[in-house]
Amino acid sequence: MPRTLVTAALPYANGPVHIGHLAGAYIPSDIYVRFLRANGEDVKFICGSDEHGVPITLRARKEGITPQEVVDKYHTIIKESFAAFGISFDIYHRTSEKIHHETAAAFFSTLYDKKIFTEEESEQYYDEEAKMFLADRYIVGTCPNCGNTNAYGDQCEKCGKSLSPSELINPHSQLSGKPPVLKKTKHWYLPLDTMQKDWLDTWIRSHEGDWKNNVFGQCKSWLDQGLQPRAVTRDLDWGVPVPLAEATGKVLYVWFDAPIGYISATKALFANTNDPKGWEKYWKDKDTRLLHFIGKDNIVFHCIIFPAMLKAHGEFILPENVPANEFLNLEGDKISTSRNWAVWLHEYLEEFPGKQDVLRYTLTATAPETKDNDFTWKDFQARNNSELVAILGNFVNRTLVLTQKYYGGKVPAHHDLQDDDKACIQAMKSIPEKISENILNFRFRDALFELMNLARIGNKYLAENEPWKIQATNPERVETVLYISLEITAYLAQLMEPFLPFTSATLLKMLDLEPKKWKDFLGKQILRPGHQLREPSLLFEKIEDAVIDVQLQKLETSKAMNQLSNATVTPSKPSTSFDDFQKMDLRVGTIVSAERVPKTDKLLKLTIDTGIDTRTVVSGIAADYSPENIIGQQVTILVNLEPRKIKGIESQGMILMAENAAGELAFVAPVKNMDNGGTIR
Ligand code: B3M
Ligand code: ZN
Repeated sequence: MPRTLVTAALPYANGPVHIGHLAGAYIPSDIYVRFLRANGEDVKFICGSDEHGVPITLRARKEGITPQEVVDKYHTIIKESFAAFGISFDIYHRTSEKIHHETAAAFFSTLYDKKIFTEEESEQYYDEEAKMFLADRYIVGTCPNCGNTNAYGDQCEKCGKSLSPSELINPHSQLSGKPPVLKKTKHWYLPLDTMQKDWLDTWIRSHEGDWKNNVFGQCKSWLDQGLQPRAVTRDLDWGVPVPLAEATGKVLYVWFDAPIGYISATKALFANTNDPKGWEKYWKDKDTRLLHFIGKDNIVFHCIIFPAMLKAHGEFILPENVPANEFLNLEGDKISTSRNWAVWLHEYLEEFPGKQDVLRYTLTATAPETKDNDFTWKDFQARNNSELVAILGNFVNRTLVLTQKYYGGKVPAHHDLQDDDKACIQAMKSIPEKISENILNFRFRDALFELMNLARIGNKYLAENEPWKIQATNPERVETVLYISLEITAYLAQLMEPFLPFTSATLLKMLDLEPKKWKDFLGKQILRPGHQLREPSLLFEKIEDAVIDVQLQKLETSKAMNQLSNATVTPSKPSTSFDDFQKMDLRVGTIVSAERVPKTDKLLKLTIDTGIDTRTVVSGIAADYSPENIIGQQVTILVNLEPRKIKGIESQGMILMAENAAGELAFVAPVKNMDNGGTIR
């Protein structure tokens, strides 16, 4: 029997999960796994919280609690959200567990003993006051691209540019506020460059056409650029300690330990059974298919780095496929935790109790399978009202209500079948095959569409035969029509389980049926004449505009709060004349040298190439910029300002600075490099 191990990305336990998570990795993987189970396959579904990494330590600092408290809090919230949405993991583990620390450390040791790693000393930023090396996220400064004074050492969240700490202007530590210094440190590297040449390139490229285009495309672009060695250790105190005597104070890089979390979770699943080694066949037997469900930001780690680790280790299989989704946006805007632009699962559960399947349905129908997609509340409402209620719910309800009314809920027997009955049965029987084919190829939207087609077939059949009109004149015909409609209903109840598990359970109960393996009912009759059904109730209810408006209002509030926190402008000055404005000679210049003005905190003495000449300007920017970081910076300079003496230095002009409410300064410069001397008007 085919054996499959399905993993879903381990979410960081530094915040609750939202619809983007659900749509990206967890719903598709859950549908896939439920489908395999329904087909009697041997499958295990693995997930857990990713509890290491800098985002967690930063969150702890922000909330004034320990990293362990952060992960305890969010692990619980996340785990409960997943369970409430019916995400049917066999285990939801956590990387702070002992078994994970042991597994990850042993994995590192194996690679170390096999001399896989290269060792390198490099200079890293260090906070002398906090006595700590600084992860990129701990360093903030001004973005060289957009001037955002709160850019991180790895990325500017304002303009989205990827950065390295050395690119930041005026970098300072988030811990002490002091500029970081460079200090030597040793780390262990996975030599992806040699691995690419040896086998990785060939292995990945062999998956062209078989991995999704969005996934293969990203991998190819990494390969085409040429892979670089990757450090797998970090100078941090939160994480799995590096198991080497010479590595005190160092931990495994979170992206080294987290995917090993899949292995330790599988171990944990079997740990307290009578088959504690049962996990091994899922990771070591080459007949096992390993599948990683993730979002697109995790592609490189699952398609390149983790396989490289697994192969280097030597005992493990490699993933067969990595069906990554693109991103889900919300109302046309990127989902963002910091801007509270999200639909949080724990909030949805409170506001839409019992409606998990409506969200599962909408997120599957609009899944970002091939490109980024948008979730809107209006679409959510429309999917519910015009698809779940009007198509699926309506068909099932009409069928069950008529059966109650005419036969007291007993399944009737059918009589001779007409051509249209046969055509309807034929159409019904073609659906499971289409659903399977789509699911196995990770096309969950299409699979769901086929499921709904079965309800559409049923509705059309009822509308064409109108049993409610002919019951008085032709009760025999009605028995046949309702028999077939009930059979479609039973098919729907069984087939919908991977997508809509809660609705499936409700409907099976109304039909007084057990969930069945697909092979046990496909091509067969599910309902026997005379079988007694239970009282029906509505599967879905209409969602009114008012309910949707509340959600839209919530988002409006988020938007307003963000604008408020960004808006810190001072009132405008009285108006001035155009002529007065024209008197100012503003030019593009470039700072060619800079030094501190002795015995001052704020002042820098700048030499500026104005295109017209080279001149000295004294500027009060030393709190925001250190001299060595601003050489080459373009500025706007007022060249016809009367010279004045500042601390004994003649300042020949003034450079323009933008200032925010916090008093932080940023250069005002043309957005592209301009020749010095260019005018500003
Ligand atoms: N925690 C990143 C993320 O949540 C990371 C995934 C780990 S999967 C091994 O997007
Ligand atoms: Zn920026």
